[in-house]
Amino acid sequence: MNSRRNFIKKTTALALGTIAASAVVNNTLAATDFIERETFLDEGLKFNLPKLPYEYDALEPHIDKMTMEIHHSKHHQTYVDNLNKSLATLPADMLKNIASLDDIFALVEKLPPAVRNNAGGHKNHSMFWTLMKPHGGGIPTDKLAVAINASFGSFEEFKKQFADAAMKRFGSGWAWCVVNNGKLTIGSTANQDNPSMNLSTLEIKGTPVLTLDVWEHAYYLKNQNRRADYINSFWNVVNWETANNLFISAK
Ligand code: MN3
Repeated sequence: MNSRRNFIKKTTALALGTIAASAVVNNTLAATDFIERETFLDEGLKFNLPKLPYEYDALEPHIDKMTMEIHHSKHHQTYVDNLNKSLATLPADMLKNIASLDDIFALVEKLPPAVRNNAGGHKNHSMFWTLMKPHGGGIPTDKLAVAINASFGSFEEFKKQFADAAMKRFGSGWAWCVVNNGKLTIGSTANQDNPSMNLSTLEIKGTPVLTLDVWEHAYYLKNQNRRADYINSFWNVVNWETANNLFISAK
């Protein structure tokens, strides 16, 4: 177990170094940038809050500074803290099978709801930050653009269906575009569920390519109850390079 953990720790550190270097060179985010930031301490597995890949005010005027700051430094931090707390309560024979968020997602039906909710919260937000960027938006490019046209007929139709999924999610949840064998589909999940969780109850399954947080905490300070305005703002900050990288790496 110790050697396995040490191996993973070293691998994670190596990946972090590579990502930091490439991010500086490219000034763009690869699909693998929304890393889990897991570390292994003597007392067990710990996750850490990833640094936001831009300043809190960088998405202004579309997404405001205060929303970004509270969303990242308070909401996301709380999911990370509560994930670590909930993992610490697991019995050793369960914990020995967990070395990553992917392991948690695979075993999620056997784990307590607190692990499911907070692991989802950590993964979903980590991904969401890298799917936005200052001066983002525009239109998808490269292989993702081809797949969007093949799956939906046009980018306009894709946007319409994604916005519809985001609007119709009752209460708190996430809108998603996922890929399965090259085919894109759109839907939503409740709470912090992720379409790559091994859960029989999910309404959409697959590898995420694009997501939008539609919890009220994501937009209430600026948009109050107007979720449609927030969805419109999102199109101005989408990081299509990250979405394309997620699509390519999922195949
Ligand atoms: Mn959120």
